Amino acid sequence: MSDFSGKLGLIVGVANKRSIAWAIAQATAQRGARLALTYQGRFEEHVNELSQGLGESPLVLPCDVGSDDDIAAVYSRIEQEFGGLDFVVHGAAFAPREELSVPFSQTTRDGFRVALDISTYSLIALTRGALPLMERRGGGSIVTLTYLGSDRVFPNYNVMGVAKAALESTVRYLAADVGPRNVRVNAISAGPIKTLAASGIAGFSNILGVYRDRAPLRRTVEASEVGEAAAFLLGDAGRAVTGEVLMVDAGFHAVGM
Ligand code: NAD
Ligand code: IMJ
Repeated sequence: MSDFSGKLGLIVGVANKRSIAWAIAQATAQRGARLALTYQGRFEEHVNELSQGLGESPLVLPCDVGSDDDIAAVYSRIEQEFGGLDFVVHGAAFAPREELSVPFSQTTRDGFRVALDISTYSLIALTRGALPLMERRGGGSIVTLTYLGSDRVFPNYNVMGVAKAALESTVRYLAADVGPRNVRVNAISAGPIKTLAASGIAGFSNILGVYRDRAPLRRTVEASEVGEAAAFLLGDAGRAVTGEVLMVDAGFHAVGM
């Protein structure tokens, strides 16, 4: 597995110890990466506490990915403190809760706008901001997180499915745009994991059960397994991979029934 010593990374989307972004932070920090972590306002205490547990203590900064000013401030601090950047992890997603329980045809204009802004557009904004810092390092690697609900209908995933479809397309358009600068852009499509983003979702335990019954590996996936797959895409081992959606779902996507 790739060595990350001397590598500089930005991780967006840690809320608590169950966050997939936290598993990626651990996987890359354990391999020697120096990290900046950003948190959404209400998670400041949690993320500060967690960050003490990483080997080298990371730069911890607030960032609402819906704010261009916040994103600019993050990159300006990273430029001051790190002087460059090798990788970015985008692990932020949000739709107003109501949108994840109503019939899909009830999706509101505002719910659609918010879901696509926070969950999809933010990858474009974060990639643009990272480019000058990555160019100084001779290239870089960006990974976002998606779900099979982009392609297939899952109960209640609703407008998030539409946002993830747009996110996966965004990965391909960004990969084509920034590839000539040796910057790679990929997504990991993770199987369902009981994180904060899954809490309070009606029928989530049932979905986990369906994966255990039907996935080729007859189990669900752990956040740490997504962390290791991300380390592959972020590190030198993945240097020829871009524009890809890597399925890390115990094979669930492959079966018809
Ligand atoms: P999580 O709740 O731990 O992470 C979601 C993160 O999004 C949180 O840290 C939250 O603060 C952040 N976020 C939301 N709105 C934001 C904003 N305006 N600005 C900045 N940050 C914001 O849950 P998770 O499951 O680790 O989710 C991480 C990613 O993984 C998401 O993109 C999610 O769609 C994806 N994913 C999750 C699963 C799953 O089953 N848990 C499966 C596949 C993909
Ligand atoms: C979320 C809702 C419905 C079905 C779901 C999920 N399935 C899975 C998830 C089957 C796996 C988790 N997931 C992949 C997500 O991307 C979740 C995103 C999300 C979750 C919330 C909950 C709290 C809230 N808004 C949210 N916005 C996005 O208020």
